Amino acid sequence: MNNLNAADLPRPAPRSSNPEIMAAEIIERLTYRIGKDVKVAKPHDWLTATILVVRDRIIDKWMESTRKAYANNSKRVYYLSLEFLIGRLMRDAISNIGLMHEIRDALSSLGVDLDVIAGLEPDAALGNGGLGRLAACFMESMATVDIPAYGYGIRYVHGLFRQQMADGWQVELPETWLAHGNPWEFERRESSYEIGFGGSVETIGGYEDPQRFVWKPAERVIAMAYDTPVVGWRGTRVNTLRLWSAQPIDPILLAAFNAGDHIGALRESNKAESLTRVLYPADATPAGQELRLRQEFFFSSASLQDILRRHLQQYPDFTSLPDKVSIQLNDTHPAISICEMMRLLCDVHGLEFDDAWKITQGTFSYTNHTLLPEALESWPVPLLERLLPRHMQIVYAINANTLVYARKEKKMADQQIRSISLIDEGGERRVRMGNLAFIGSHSINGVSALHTELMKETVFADLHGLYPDRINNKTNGITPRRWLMQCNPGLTGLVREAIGDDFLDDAEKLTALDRFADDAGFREKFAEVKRLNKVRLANTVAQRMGIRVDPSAMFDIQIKRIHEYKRQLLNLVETVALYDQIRSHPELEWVPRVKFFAGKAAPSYHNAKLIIKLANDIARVINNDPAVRGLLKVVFIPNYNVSLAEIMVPAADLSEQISTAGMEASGTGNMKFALNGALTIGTLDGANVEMLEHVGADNIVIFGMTAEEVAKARAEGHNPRAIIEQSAELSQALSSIASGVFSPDDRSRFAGLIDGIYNSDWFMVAADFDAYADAQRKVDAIWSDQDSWNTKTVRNTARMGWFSSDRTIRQYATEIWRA
Ligand code: OAK
Repeated sequence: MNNLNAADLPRPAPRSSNPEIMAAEIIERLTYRIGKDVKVAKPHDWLTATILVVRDRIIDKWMESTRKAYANNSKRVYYLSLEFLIGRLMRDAISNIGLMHEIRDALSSLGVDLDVIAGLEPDAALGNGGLGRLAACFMESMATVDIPAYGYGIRYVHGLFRQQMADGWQVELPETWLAHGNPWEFERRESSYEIGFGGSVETIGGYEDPQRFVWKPAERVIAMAYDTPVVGWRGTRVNTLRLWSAQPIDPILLAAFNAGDHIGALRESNKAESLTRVLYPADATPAGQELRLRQEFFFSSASLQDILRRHLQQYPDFTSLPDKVSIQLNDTHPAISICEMMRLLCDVHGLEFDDAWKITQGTFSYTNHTLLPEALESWPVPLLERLLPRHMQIVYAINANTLVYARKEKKMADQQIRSISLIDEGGERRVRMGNLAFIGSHSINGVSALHTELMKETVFADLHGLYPDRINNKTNGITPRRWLMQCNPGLTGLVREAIGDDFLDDAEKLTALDRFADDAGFREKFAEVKRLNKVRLANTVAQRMGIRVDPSAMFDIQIKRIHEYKRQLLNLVETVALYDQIRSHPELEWVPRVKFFAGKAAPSYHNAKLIIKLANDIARVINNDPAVRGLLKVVFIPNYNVSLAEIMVPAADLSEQISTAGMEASGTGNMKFALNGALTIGTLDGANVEMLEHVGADNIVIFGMTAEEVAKARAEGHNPRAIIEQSAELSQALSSIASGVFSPDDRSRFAGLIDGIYNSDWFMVAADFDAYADAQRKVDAIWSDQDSWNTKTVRNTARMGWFSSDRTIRQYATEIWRA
């Protein structure tokens, strides 16, 4: 087969973009691929047939992209991530290859509505939140800016759980995105690798021969690849998202089966497959389970074997690896890759330790996504020793070299040595994956300017002292294709009318819109687009929840994972205070508001689940109180996911970005809202700080303590009780929640939550309350002058182009990957 000359072979006809021809192809797929007659085809069959036709239009470009990278000896970038929160793909793909109208016409000639079948596509939630969604935006941007890149991750059979509400409590149900098959993916049986666990390490040689180590794993599973094409804007480049699935080496133990042990015969097979069955539902919360470590090693090892194999196909050895390969670690979840690379280079390919180390460090770079101590991964030494004995030896070897260097060359003292060590010796001995990722990489980046500075001052202070050139910043971004063009066609159309199409290829060209902020006619059209998006959200809420909301009210939205540091609780306490004010002062002119919340809580995170219940309890009371006269409504929309965000983001008037300063590494929802013309109320945290710089102080409402003030208050101890006593509004709101006004069926339900504010107030809810409430009244005042409001929101859209993930990726490419 391989000696065939491609030029001599018959070539398939180029795929047409003519709607009539595409309609015929859709019928063809329906008939011959799905085996359904048009008359009996279900909406899902139409969806699959359409995706197959779209997919064909991507494949030529896909192969061309792969060939080009090979022919040009281009550097390849590998993005290793335990999470890819991709959402639906069809609309993204159709829009990026520029066939939206044509496919719509093709389908409508068959009596099928594109929007209806697009709504049936499962929302691929192979991630929890920010880190996973960032990986998805990056994949699209890497294709867009023409970087040969592969995403590597896990093909979870069940993605993030479905969230249902039972009497206001979160209930988790399994998610089944693969139930109807997945027409986007290609199974690659030939790309399979063996992954080992456990066992022992044999030492060979020693005395005179150089010492070699051979790991003899006790267990083995197969990692099999599934590839999904990722198409960039205008279809110029198509990259690959390669997800690994675990398979047993022997699908069934026939001897056991024949002996009558039918369950035992499948035990191994079940065990292997369970490795990639479910996504860990933890987001910046601890998830330290053996299965998690197995997942991390499984996908790291498969990815590295694949990367090294591809390199050797093209180059004679590994000396060129750092020039030809960049591996970006998305947080520490794939950090064990560093040891696996060392093992493969030394034990399998025979390199010397020091040479392998230079190659490894030159190849890896690491992105940190959180400073929360409870989210910094570490593994008990005995667990690592048992599961990955050879990797544990490598950890010790790396550690010895590093500590000798720190002590001898850098004269570091005991305290610093303890903090840079790969082994945490305080209590149960644990391997610190953050330190491993840092020491094994040539670049360590934070995800916003503030976060990067805090990394240098806190978690990595001593490692930064040891290697002062490594830490750098790459402020996050979002893809404007999904988060403007697709989710907000109304606004995209309006902007095109005003400033032309340049911004479609370069989001920073949106600045041309700035002068339209002063144009009353344009502002009116801008507001009308927003109104229509609000009507769409109102309809969604009516349909899903049977709740009616008025689109002329201010839509105030907080959507993200539920976490104490993100302070949904601050928003809820202020909501209760506002409710009290509206009832006490019916004579005042209150701005009508709908407060929307959505988000999932980690199933084991007690307080986060209580906060969801509180939101629902408050909603029930306020929405049914006639004294409120509809001026305030509270809506918690269940099952937040990428698709719901695509409806909510364009419909927001006010975006809540109110985390305790110093705790949100960046945030990316903040960027999505502002780009779509919402005003932000936010703290000086994460990327909010840079958003303030870009949109200008007149166009964002900033309040509350700075990160420095928070650190000081924590170090010196602040007195929340005194703060609460001084604020009548706050103490009333807190005592009504604590005493059971919103939970008459269980009056002490929220007592513990509120006690936390009185006794410690770690997240500065009390400390920031007055500033937040004042900021909200300032928001009301701006809203009351709609001209002023609309001027600000237009300026937000005009000035947010810099937050495109294309910009972020270009910075990674020039400053870290040199690709
Ligand atoms: C999840 C698990 C472990 C560590 C971090 C995360 C995570 O999702 N972090 C989030 O990453 C986003 C992308 O960089 C940031 O925008 C969020 O602020 C951060 O919380």
